[in-house]
Amino acid sequence: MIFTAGFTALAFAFASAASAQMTIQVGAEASSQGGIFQYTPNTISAPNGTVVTFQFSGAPGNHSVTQSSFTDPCNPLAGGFDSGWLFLSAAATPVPEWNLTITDDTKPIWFYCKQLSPSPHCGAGMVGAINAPTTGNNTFAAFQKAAVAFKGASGQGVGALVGVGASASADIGPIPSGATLFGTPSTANPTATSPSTGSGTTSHTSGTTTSATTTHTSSASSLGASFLSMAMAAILGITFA
Ligand SMILES: [Cu+2]
Repeated sequence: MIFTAGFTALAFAFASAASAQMTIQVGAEASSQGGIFQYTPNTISAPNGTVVTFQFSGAPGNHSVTQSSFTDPCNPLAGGFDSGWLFLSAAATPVPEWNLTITDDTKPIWFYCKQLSPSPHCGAGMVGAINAPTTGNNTFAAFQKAAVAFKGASGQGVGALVGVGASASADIGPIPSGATLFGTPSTANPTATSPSTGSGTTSHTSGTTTSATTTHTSSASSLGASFLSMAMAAILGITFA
């Protein structure tokens, strides 16, 4: 927690010193233009040192930010970065964030969402790019077109915090009530941070003023159990966007 706060302060310092901070929203609402399965914006230009803050605000949702390549948009890049999955049962505050610092702006950085449920998000066009060429063959538009054309399940491999051309120094955080983080690089195990042991369940009953908590604490045990099964189902890829 102290580390997360420190990192946030560091990101803030960067933002104050120069315009070296950019924000990308991960996922959206069903009613949003473009639907649930998108990063907003989905392509940015970011010089070295820029902290790209991915805000997991799309709710309900279950998304990742996973590095891939232009030629294989829906599979993890060897040595690539990965945020792990962040599951949101409903809109929650504070919004979970993942800070990625650009370390090599000479090459494009491509990424996708590896969630498969209810259908592969990558194939729905949930991909993004940093420093993609704006002309020629390897544009973001061409990358997204290739993702939509991708057949089969997108790659589920867990990457690392440090990727190719960009790196993070911490997992997604904070994890508010109603949210569950799992399959992170630090756990390297898609089920290591399950709701039964993870912060999702702990903060779930901690009693803040978010709407998600209000709903769930009204009948703690039964709703808690249903949340648990929903979250577990999400982990198994059975349900949820
Ligand atoms: Cu997604």
